[in-house]
Amino acid sequence: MPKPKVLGIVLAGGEGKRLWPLTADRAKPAVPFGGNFRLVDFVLSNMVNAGYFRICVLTQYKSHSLDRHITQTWRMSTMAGNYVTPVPAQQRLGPRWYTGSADAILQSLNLVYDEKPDYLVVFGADHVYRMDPAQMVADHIDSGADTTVAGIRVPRREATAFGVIKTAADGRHIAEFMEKPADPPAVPDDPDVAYASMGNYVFSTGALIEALKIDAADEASVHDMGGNIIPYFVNKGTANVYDFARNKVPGATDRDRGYWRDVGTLDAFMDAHMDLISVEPIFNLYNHDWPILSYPAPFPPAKFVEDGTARDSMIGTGTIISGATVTRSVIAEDVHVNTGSRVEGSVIMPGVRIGRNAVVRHSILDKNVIVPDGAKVGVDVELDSDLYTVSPGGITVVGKGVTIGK
Ligand code: ADQ
Repeated sequence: MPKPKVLGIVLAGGEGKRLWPLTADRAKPAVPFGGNFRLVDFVLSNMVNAGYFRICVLTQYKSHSLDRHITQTWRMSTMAGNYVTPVPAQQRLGPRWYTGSADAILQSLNLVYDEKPDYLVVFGADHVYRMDPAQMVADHIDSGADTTVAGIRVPRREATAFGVIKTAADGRHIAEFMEKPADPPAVPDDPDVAYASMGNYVFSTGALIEALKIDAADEASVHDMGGNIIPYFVNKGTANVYDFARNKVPGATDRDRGYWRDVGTLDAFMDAHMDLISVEPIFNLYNHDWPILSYPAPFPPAKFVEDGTARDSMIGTGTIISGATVTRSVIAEDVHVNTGSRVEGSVIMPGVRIGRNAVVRHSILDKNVIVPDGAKVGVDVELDSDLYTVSPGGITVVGKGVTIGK
């Protein structure tokens, strides 16, 4: 059978309010994650590892750093017509921004008309996971559905933040779809588990174009993929689910197979970082058979001097730990931690400077934060800054470029 023609569309226009202040100056998919990645690198790596080399990333909210990251890091060889391109909102259908994720695709249909794909792989940009989308496309083609939604079992109490799926007796056909229900229904075999949509969809191209046009004419619609388009196909009886548990990614360990995290809140963002650093990581960034790709920072290797140590941690290139102690932390590239300082259970982003005898505990420090000598962060000390918050789980978060104490 000839290889199906697939266009990847990444929805990357969301604001990510719950990650503030990390999203004060950038779109959520551009938020740095895991030392030297940005969130969007996970979905793009999944598509590229699957052999999908034509990808449009639809952006809108504060898109500059996302746009720069994609154009610099995801430059494809154009030899075979390959591209990963950021597509800003262009007001092609009149003087308005995108009203929702379905409107983002409707306003970008020119890309689909140019490419003429058989299938559209429409994925969100906000998750940390490995997945081979080609296996989902094969399942979609095999079933003959108009749309296939990736589904995953999650704790029922968390499912209020997701689209929730009820399947028909065959386990494949979606009988009911509820977007963010207040009281999510449980799966038949476990009262504490719900079957959630991962916000990743495969569409037969013609069927999606028709659905988007019908949705555009519906004045009651908010033009949202999960809220309107998927329910449309469910009502039509042509939506199937693809169980993420069936996805087999090369090189996955028993421990990290099936890992998927929505890092939509500061506490989830911190937890997902802690999943990276155990001896046998819950999410393994060292799987070279399905690499998470990004830009290699142009720095020398990390350096430890003057008895500086790091334990149960990941340390980025160009970082210098001088006479300081780092434990259970993810430290990005080009960070300096100086004599007598302690960093514990924290996520430190590129360019941060931590002076002498400082303490940083249970904190997330965004890029270029300056922690002066003797300062304490995350230790019962309030900061006077517009770019500062403490999460419900007690994580102190300091926004980009803040000098502590100023
Ligand atoms: P949410 O993540 O809450 O739920 P949404 O805010 O629409 O839905 O974000 C989905 C994706 O679309 C994100 O990657 C976001 O960046 C992007 N996006 C949002 N608005 C956009 C716009 N105007 N233009 C372009 N891109 C936009 C969704 C589904 C749920 C599912 C969860 C899984 O609606 O059914 O369970 O994802 O996390």
